[in-house]
Amino acid sequence: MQEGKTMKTGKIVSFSAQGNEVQVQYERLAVTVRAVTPDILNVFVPCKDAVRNSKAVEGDRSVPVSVTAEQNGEKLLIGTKALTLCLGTDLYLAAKDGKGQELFHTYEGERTPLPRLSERSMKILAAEGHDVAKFSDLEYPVQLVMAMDEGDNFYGLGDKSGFLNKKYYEYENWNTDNPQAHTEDFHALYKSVPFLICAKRKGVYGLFFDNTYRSSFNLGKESADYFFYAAADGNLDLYITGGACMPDVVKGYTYLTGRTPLPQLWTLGYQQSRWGYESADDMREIAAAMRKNDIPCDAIHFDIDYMQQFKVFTWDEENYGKPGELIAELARDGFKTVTIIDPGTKEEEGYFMHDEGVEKGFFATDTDGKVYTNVVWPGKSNYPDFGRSEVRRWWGDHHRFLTDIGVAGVWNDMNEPASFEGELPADVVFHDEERTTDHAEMHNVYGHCMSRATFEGLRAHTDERPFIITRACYAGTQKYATVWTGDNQSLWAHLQMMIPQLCNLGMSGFAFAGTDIGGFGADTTPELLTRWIEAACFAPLFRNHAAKGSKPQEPWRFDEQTLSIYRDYVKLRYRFLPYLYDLFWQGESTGLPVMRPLVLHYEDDANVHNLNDEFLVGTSLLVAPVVEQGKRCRAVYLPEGTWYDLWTGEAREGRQYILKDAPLDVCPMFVKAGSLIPTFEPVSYVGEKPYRRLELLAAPGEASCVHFQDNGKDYGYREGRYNLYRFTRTADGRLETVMEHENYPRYDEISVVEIGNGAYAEKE
Ligand code: MIG
Repeated sequence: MQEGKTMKTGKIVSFSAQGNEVQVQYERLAVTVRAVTPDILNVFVPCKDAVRNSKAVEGDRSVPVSVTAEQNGEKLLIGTKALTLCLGTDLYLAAKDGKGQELFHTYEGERTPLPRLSERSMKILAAEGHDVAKFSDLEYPVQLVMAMDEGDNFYGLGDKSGFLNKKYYEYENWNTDNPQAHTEDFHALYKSVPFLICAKRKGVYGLFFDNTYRSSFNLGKESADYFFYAAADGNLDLYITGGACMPDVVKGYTYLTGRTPLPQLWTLGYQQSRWGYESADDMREIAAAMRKNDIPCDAIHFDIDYMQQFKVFTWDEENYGKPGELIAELARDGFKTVTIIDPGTKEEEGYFMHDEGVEKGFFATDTDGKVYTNVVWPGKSNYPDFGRSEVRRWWGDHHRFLTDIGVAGVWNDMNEPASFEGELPADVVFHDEERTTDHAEMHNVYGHCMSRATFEGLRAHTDERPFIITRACYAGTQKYATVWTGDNQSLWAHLQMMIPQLCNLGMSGFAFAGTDIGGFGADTTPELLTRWIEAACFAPLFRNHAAKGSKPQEPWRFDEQTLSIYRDYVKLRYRFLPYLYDLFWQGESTGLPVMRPLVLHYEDDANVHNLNDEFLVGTSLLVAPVVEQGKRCRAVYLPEGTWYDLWTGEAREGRQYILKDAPLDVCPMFVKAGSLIPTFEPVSYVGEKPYRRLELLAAPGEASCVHFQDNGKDYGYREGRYNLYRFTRTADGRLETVMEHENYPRYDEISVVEIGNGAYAEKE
């Protein structure tokens, strides 16, 4: 197919409709348009072959939909009641929503590529050490170029660096472990989620390009007239998700690719980590200091040093004692243990993982069939072929070693996959189940398949809901794992970036995500750590982690003030645990994230389209952290409605900027009028004592909320073992409680506390 604009498919020759599907015969190929739901249309163009092997969409998600198809000259109109697609020559595509508003149409001009470097300039630049190997999408055979309107804004894309609104930037989908400081000109990070939300002046839609090969989004960087998607290989397998508002688009996308399941309650607690705890004594010291300093904490993470020579599913007894003993000791103090597992398996004869993997043919090979070798932490290592279910089962089964010794969660790292001796060649042989394929196709789903193996292993060996954190992933991995954003640094720019990064991950299905609090690389300062714990107080994954060689950043490594503010915010987090847990529970059926950009709920308000330093937690709480060094006051934009200052109880009218004093111990937070937020008394760790009292934080106005209560651990709730309370607060301040479902011991006491009564008073 040709370079330049959208693919040259020729004219439409004929079409036939059956059920949800319309087959459209073009001169050069056949295109299938299928309604998954009335709000989701799939356009499948078999550029490579007719095989559809989605990793993101499992099973057939379609429901019966009445689809109409009607020819109009050279065009074909295919529609449901909510979305109409118009197809024309050379894959002209246009869509309208249920109100008849145009959502998009393909760009009909030629692309106007930016000037490219001459050979001579490249040499000069390379000589000075510049990276001139810029990826080139011009030759990418799979392309879709859309006309761009001035009013278009872009969100989603999973985990990219930079700002909330992706307009005018370009990105690449190729899972990448780059140790440099992630800045807004980075094209790729560890995750590939080719899902774009386009918010128009009127209307909003999502485009999900389900293709695992290297691909790119150019969102108006090349030209303000158009934006485009291009893939190096594979098919154009495009899902258009429509709806009346942005939450509908997120709901549709997560309906398709799956939703973040309800996690165990303790996983929402505080977690402490460092690549640099090198012995059982280090672990004990951390655990003891947590309790001594009265910092609530639920988990300690074991980085690669706990293994013998970085060999997965082994334990270094010399430095960490008998496997199980230390874990049990920590557990007696209320700490869960989370261990890291990397995919790279040490190439060493006599090591069971190596011998089994080789014997069963479970490692990726080069094209001659020889096991492929690269280098990661254990030295020479091999890569399990996770695209095959037997390999995933084998890997998952080995997790029994971890669950038997009491490990409560698994942290998957280096699964881009990372390699120290250059990237794996494109032709390294991998499988997609029985089908033989290559690294080029499986690279972006390597972390996805590994997370799935881990999930299924833990699911088989334990009764609890699996807790897995992964660095690399693809669209849909949210069904299996939590994510963190990899190696950030102790930089103010990275604290700032945390907000848009987690918000866009949330809008891309990843409700459970976090950054390394305090920053992984580089050295944190007391002020940076303080502002980070404040800003991350409601980040879904709440973990402080740092790199070997960096300044220790547990909260007690600094002064009294840092420790005390840190403690206050960790305790605030523990207070709000039931609110967060409710949001996760709701998210299981809506796909909506916990941490949300304001644009998700106020898309018509232009003031929030580029708002990078505020976010919502659910719909009731607005957080506007200070993310600049030295700042003690900040402008806060409040959207429509009345908002109550969490600390002072003062009412502020929305649709305006206000100034809020923010001394070092204050993270500005506002509660929307007519909110009821469930809270608990803080504890040292989840499970320290049963939660018998629920306190509802109320902001004036009639309010109602639904609150979910279960054992916080297993799948009993899916069999009905839970309570669902509907709380309503009447205009005269009475609380009415209706049990919408009751099959779990109720709280002993439920009370209401009015905002501004001093419960959350400022310290100073
Ligand atoms: O770069 O296992 O992102 O969290 O501590 C070294 C050691 C490999 C990268 C992870 C980081 C982890 C570290 N790993």
